[in-house]
Amino acid sequence: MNFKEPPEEFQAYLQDHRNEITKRYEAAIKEVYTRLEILKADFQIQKKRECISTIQSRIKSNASILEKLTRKGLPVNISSVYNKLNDIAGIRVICKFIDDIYILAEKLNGQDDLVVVEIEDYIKNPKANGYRSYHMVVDVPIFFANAKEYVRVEIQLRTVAMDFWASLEHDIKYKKDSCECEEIVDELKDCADTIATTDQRMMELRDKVSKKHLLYQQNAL
Ligand code: 0O2
Repeated sequence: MNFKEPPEEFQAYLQDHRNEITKRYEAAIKEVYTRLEILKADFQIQKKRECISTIQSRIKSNASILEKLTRKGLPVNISSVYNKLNDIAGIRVICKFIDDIYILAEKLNGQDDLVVVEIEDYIKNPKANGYRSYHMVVDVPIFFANAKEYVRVEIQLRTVAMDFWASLEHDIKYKKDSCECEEIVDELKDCADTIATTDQRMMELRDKVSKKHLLYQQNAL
């Protein structure tokens, strides 16, 4: 099939393959989720605090898959879905502090059976609209009944504050009339920058508190 054929046919094609798609990407999400839970538990023991606030996941809907394949001019077939789209399986990791994101990313990067395909650091290089997050695309090995296959997952790591901005910006973006207005775009960018400064300050505050706590403990001895 190619993308010039009528969308109804494409929808039917993807619907026919939905169980297969879901099975494949659910397995990959479970695998990455478990790795993140293990890292979270280890971090808790070592640093005596939580690095991950929440983990969310989703498998892209058929409608979104179709929209993306069409937008990218890709043929609508299972090979395109598996090999050309990076975000059929998406995991969002909401961290407490900015440095937690980099620690987790480094730990994932160090897992030798996990193939890092792409990294987009929108924290060091925010998007023009102010969007910040750390994106990793990884191929994770999955042992299915008949074969071992690498399945692609997009991992988005961001702080609670970055997530707050991104989810509200996402909602506002869908109210298209307001979003086209330059003033709104500027205000959203301004909010993103304020949030980034606050994220930085919260991290400094955390370090200040733990230094004071350490000093207190030493003096108490
Ligand atoms: P959803 O519903 O979250 O899955 P492309 O995906 O082809 O557009 P690319 O380079 O793969 O391009 O994607 P990019 O821009 O690196 O990251 C895509 C995902 O990051 C988006 O997925 C969003 O989740 C998030 N994202 C990127 N930019 C923004 C932004 O400006 N605002 C918000 N709120 N989120 C953003 P989807 O598929 O758009 O949506």
